[in-house]
Amino acid sequence: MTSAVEPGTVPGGEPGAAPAELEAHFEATLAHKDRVEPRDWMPERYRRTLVRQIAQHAHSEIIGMQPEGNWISRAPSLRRKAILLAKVQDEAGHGLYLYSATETLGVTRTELTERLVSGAQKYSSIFNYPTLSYADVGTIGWLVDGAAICNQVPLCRTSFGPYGRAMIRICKEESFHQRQGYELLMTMMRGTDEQRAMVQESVDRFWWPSLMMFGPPDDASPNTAQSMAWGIKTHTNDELRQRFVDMTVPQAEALGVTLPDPELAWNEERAAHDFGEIDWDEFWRVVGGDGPCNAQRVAHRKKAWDDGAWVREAATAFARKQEQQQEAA
Ligand code: BYC
Repeated sequence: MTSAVEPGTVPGGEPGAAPAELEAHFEATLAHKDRVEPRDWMPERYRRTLVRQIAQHAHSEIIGMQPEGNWISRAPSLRRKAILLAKVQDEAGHGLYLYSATETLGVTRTELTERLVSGAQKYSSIFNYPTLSYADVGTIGWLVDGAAICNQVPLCRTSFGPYGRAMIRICKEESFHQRQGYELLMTMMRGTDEQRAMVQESVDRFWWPSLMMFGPPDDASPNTAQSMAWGIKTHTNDELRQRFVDMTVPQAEALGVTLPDPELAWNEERAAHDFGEIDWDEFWRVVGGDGPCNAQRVAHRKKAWDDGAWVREAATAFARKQEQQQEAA
């Protein structure tokens, strides 16, 4: 990467700046680990990669409200209901910060939602699994939010400014979510044999799909190399998956649950845990739309989007009317 031009010396959008100069400025920004901002010139492929990743991330937050939302009306106490409501509401907020970040790249939330409901854009594979018991609320907090934190903390230093800044707030809230999940499971583990069995059964179902959240193995990941060169990703999928396994094993021991992998063992030489082979056929099937809940998740989102059309129309008409009134005054 060239660093011939100091960051800031060629303002990105400066009219008349030569393409080579703009590109050099972009490369220098990355080399100095400075942020690329929406006003800056950026290669079209960089912009498109960001739109793809941030939109998928936003969709995951919004679709991710469904599996947990399923338990709001059946939470076992008022306290648990209030916690779950607040958590699901946080996910909506995360989706909105992320859609706002993509808007700075010239794509509207409407366009992105239409791409989601038409199946043209993805969301995280994890949300295509059902939540069959109340223990799943705890397991999602512990494992799914735990995996999300491993993946997202490095994204706070991603090269695109609005994405990195959104991630800082999201990560703070995700750590809180992870703790509430762990606390819920800890409470159940201190309960009856039936409750302990419920937690174990839930962990058995969510362990492998949680490992899949980090994406395909590095040698089958078409985007990692370029995204790392651009500073969008700062770690590979396998590095982050390993970090998650190493972080989670002692937590499982403290909780008193078994992780469903007979090959899971500490490797002294690598100073890391070895673990069994992930079922990549299942991963690609789920990513390709054929998971247990894909059709249900997208249909539900589409219905909410269609049902909300009148609200969007009313809000737009109201904003237009206010503008006209201001102009007239
Ligand atoms: N699920 O080249 P790769 C949350 C796709 S929300 C589905 O490695 P990349 C939470 C990938 O998109 C969690 N698809 O891709 C919310 C690509 O397909 P396209 C969401 C996946 O982008 C509510 C293809 O496979 N977090 O935490 O370099 C409640 C090849 O992959 C998945 C984020 O989105 C998957 N698991 O790396 C609780 C984090 N994995 O687009 C919790 C931000 C891969 O070429 N995203 N694919 O057609 C990232 O960090 C990266 O996009 C990924 C994938 C690591 C996920």
